[in-house]
Amino acid sequence: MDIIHNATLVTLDTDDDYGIIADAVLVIKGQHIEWVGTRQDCPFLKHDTDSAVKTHDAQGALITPALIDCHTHIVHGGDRAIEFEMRLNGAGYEELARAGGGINSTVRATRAASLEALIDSALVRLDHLIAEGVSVVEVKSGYGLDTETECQMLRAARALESKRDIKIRTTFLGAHALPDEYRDRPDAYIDSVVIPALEKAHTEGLVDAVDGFCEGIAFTPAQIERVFKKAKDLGLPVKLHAEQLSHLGGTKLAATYQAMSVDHLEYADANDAKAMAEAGSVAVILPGAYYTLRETQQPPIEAFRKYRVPMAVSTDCNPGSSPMTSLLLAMNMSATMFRMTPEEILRGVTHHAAKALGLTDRGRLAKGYVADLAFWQIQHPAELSYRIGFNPLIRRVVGGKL
Ligand code: DI6
Ligand code: FE
Repeated sequence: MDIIHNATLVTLDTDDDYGIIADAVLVIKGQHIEWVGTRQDCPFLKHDTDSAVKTHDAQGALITPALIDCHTHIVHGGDRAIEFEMRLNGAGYEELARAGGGINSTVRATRAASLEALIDSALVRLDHLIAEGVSVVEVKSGYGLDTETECQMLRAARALESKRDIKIRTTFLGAHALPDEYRDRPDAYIDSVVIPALEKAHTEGLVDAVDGFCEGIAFTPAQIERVFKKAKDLGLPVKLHAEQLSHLGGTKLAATYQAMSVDHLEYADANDAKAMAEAGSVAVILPGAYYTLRETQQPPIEAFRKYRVPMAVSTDCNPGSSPMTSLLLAMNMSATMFRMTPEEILRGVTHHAAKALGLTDRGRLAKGYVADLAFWQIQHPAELSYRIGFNPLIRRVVGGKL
């Protein structure tokens, strides 16, 4: 048993406040939190002469649940810095995509990379997230767009767990873009690649969830629905990139399939929010893509509040629309650009991010939850969203390992 004392805890253990406990003690047994409360109420501290009990002085740190990045494309080959420059010289994101650049240029680089190269380049990005107290990262496929490379990306994602103290959740995103070899034949691509690749990846145990990109430059709701039907047959939960650049109705479709999350959502409306609330879907807010694409249409935060749709915040780390490896920066952007409150945002990178991944035992400091903790050198949790480009992490604890 481990006893952490001399800390301020931000437990997030109810839905409507930070749950701050000053002069607090947190007790860990194995991988889980055993007890949380004030020093005064702690029944364990008196046993601290027992050699099976170790006490740790947090030296006044503020402790939150470790952060969770619930939407990333962290495994991929190459980068798109040149396209970034082209966009600044006037080219549009969708225009580049239609001209064979965009996602397809990353597909070429990803197909050309070895498994080791995919792992090594992802580790560089992952280490930035880890340095900010992240303990769980979702990783999507979607830059292979053929069966072998989609599986390879997911193998690389799984391998990250053996290289670092991190929990990885994998998401199959075969319906991310149309590869060059299927130009103008999206239905054939869904039938001949996406569905067989999903079956193979699932058979190999590589898939925790299924995602798609429902957009003018990607797939229609009808095409996405065929992928969702397959996911349902395989017993896999779904999520969707929807209403990012236009309103195509992907959110409603995702809600029909009880999606764990619907992500981006800039062009979603109040009816979409209502459908998500009824389906229990999390709204994943991705300020890095909004910022990078100089979007001006804001996600309907007020409607999400009104219908009590849980909101998560994530980096969307990807080489095109969000080359971002800082969840703390995504937190700051969500506050300043979308007027989310620091409390909503902290819940959005902990408890609601866990929910977006179907994890019910993370993102809160409460008995029975996995002891994934972040220690910060700050006085108040609002500081995590307030500062720009500043990382106050002192220590990260994953699975109770101190
Ligand atoms: N939406 C995004 O923002 C990323 N994927 C997606 O479906 C962009 C991916 C890229 O541009 O490489
Ligand atoms: Fe994405």
